[in-house]
Amino acid sequence: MTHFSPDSDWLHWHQEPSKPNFAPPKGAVDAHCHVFGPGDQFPFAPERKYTPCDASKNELWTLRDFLGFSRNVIVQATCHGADNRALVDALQSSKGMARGVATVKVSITDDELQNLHDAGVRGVRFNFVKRLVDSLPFDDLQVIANRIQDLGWHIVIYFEAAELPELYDFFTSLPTTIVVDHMGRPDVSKSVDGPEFGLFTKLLRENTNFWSKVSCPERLSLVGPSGYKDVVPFARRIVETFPDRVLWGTDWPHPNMKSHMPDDGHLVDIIPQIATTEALQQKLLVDNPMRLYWGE
Ligand code: 0GY
Repeated sequence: MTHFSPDSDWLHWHQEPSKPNFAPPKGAVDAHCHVFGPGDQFPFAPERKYTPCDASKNELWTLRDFLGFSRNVIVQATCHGADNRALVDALQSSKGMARGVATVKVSITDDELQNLHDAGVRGVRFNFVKRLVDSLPFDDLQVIANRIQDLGWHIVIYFEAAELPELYDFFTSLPTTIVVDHMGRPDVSKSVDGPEFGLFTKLLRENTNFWSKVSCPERLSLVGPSGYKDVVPFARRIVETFPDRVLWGTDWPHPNMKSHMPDDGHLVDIIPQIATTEALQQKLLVDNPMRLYWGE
């Protein structure tokens, strides 16, 4: 058994989040969160770019209930590489209340893909954020995209806004539903009406197979946790323009946050600012994730 110590500058997830004032609609889904380890049971990958503290499935279920959510979509974090055992273990003990997004290599067999499907995996994630990967996964993504189509899975992509111009043609050539993490990480010091975010809204407008997570104000904000006010207009624009193709998630346990650790209750309280009507909240938190991950 290997014991892992978190990186010396690793920030532990918030252990006493506040109770949100906003009550999510019945059946709400936290559609972007992770489990880390526990490392003693599910070792972190040798090729990882960071070593986190543990964040177990049971701690995730406790947070889900506390925040007033019903379900989770657990996204494989890069610290576990393509070893999906911690993810699968969480899905299998979720009583059907969690779905997953895995990381796979091209060497994966059809039987292994089917086993992931049976456990509740409905997508694969490819990371184009350069600090998190050794090389950009163009070739692997192309091959896997063709193989997962029959399973009805989608692809989750993570990239930074400055990289979108050079990635645009590749992404739009892909055959499946594509979900973009954290609105493609816009630089929120720029205008919501400017060319950089304009390219992201064009991506969604002209390609109806693209969805966006409107998550992670804590990662994108320059003004910080007093309300993440600089991120709100970006998220609100996406929710109001593409109400049927948006998802929301806590991003618990918030890997690689260096400036501060967000209070998950405060993150929930931002939802009514970005989805300003009950109809939009119902789509964002229930109807959209249930359609994509539970086929309902
Ligand atoms: C996120 C953000 C990050 C990391 C990961 O899988 C990961 O390691 O997702 C990040 O460092 O920006 O989406 O949770």
